[in-house]
Amino acid sequence: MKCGIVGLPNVGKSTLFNCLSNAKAQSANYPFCTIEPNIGTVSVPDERLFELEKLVKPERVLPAVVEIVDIAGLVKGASKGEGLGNKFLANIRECEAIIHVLRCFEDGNIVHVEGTVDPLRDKEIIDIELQLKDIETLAKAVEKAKKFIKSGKKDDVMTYETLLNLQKFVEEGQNAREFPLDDFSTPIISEVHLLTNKPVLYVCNVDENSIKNGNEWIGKIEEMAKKENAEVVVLAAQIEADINELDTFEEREMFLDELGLTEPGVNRLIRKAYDLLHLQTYFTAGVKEVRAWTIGKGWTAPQAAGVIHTDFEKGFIRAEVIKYEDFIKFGSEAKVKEAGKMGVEGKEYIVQDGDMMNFRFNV
Ligand SMILES: Nc1nc2c(ncn2[C@@H]2O[C@H](COP(=O)(O)OP(=O)(O)O)[C@@H](O)[C@H]2O)c(=O)[nH]1
Ligand SMILES: [Mg+2]
Repeated sequence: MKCGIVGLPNVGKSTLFNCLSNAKAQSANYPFCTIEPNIGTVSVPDERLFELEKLVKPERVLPAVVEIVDIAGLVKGASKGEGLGNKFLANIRECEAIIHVLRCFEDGNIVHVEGTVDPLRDKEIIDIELQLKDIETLAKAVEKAKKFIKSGKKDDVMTYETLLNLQKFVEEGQNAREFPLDDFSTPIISEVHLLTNKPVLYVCNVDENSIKNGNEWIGKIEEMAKKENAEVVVLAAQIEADINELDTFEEREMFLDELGLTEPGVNRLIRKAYDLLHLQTYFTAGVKEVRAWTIGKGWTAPQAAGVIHTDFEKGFIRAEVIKYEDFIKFGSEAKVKEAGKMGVEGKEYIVQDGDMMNFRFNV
């Protein structure tokens, strides 16, 4: 599950990526490891892990992680191969969600490829490049679907018509993610793997002053995002990067405090990205390790067990489930059991965020 950071050049993508990579500076529990220069896994900040750690006192704590990719070099003409455009568009295709960084800061020393700061225009430029690529993809899909309509089968005709309507929709300058869906069209559209069908999160990269006092662009971007049903995170990547450079936790806290922040903006961003990917967490807790496991929303207990080991899924018998709140309230597994609050669940159980799971299985 990967999230790609996109945006025009010089909007702060790499600065943001480096902030994420420096999350390790904030806590040893939140390590970052660089897989390739532009890919990293970042831990998902989760207060609940600290609470569990206090009660269980395990040897180690392992948080959930998401993979983040810094996708450089999207410029006007990318869909036509401009500026290595094809390579970068291919990178986006491999991501399940998009973090779209918008430059909302003025700085005469940092060149803006379009000459002026205007994040709404910038957003359009990126959207258009992605849409142009999708139109290409759709043209091929439509062509292919057309061959099947000769069969006269209702489903084949409907598939063709759906793709054609979608193509028209994107050609009108809209993103595929906004196309009205029904039970029939949903799987067809997800199969074409369109760039503009991926969920998106907008980041307003602002300067220090705007963190405290707002900025003319933020409201406009929020309005735009609302229409798209997308989320917005406001942060100051450069300052967060500077704060990361400070040596002690106390100094970093002090500077965040001065900005009126209780935590770095990137923490909020990571949690939202996790949500955007439709991910959630369940916990396992033992003296050896307290661990957050990542699963999709709506997954069943056996599917969730399979994340630990495929044998757990194949040989699944049942799951013992403790609600996180109950564990905190009663303080230990034994006490939760005594209070009759431990659930025993079967194969159909849909795992909830924060469930503490113990799987029974045989192989
Ligand atoms: N003033 C200011 N400069 C920033 C901010 N974010 C990034 N920069 C600077 O803008 C330049 C381009 O940033 P970079 O992260 O490399 O942009 P990218 O091309 O989108 O990856 C660098 O010199 C950064 O230091 C910001 O919030 N305020
Ligand atoms: Mg960069």
